[in-house]
Amino acid sequence: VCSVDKLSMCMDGKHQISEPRVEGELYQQCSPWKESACCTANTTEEAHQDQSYLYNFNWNHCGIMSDSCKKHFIQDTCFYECSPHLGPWIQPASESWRKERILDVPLCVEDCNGWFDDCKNDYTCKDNWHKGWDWSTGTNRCPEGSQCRLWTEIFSSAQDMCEKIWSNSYKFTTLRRDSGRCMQMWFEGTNPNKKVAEYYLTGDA
Ligand code: FOL
Repeated sequence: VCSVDKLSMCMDGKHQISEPRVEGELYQQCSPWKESACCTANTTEEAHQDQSYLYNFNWNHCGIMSDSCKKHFIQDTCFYECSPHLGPWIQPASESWRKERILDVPLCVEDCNGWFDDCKNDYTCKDNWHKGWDWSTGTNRCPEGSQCRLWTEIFSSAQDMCEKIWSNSYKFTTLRRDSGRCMQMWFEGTNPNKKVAEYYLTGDA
């Protein structure tokens, strides 16, 4: 039987396992998910590599990405690969590399603003990082006709970045981390996102 437990489930993506499970040894920034995770230890180690096999994605496509910016992309990868509480936002996907995606996950304002702030001095050539790269070398390079520009010339605001970069995986909110109504990329201890998913599933968590 398929899982109908929307509160704790895994999306049918490229690397997620079929059901959440306890994972004693998740790597560094992904370790908060160890009590219940959709990722394997291997996936979390790869999530910390510059040129990981996960998607062959190159963060350094417009010069070396700063460490302060990169830590948010690592955290986003942990969230995307490991989160067991994305059920309310899982949708069928039309890409070749995954059957399901997340759409409009309400991201806490601090997590989005902090990400944008820490990437402000970095460079990129595209606002949507899912589509339209030149993959002829095996990794993504800026496509013909695009130009590396300062982050803030590509993304007009934190909202613009959080929503566009992964094709509306995230929805920008003004909800704070303590509201219990938005999802956190960053957390310590018990996963606060379970209650948030419960709220969006039942409306009165
Ligand atoms: N993080 C979040 N929050 N949401 C996501 O959806 C997400 N997705 C990735 C990583 N972190 C995420 C995966 N990233 C390609 C590019 C990026 C990528 C996965 C795959 C890629 O192959 N793009 C091709 C198009 C492939 C197709 O659509 O079939 C391209 O044209 O560049």
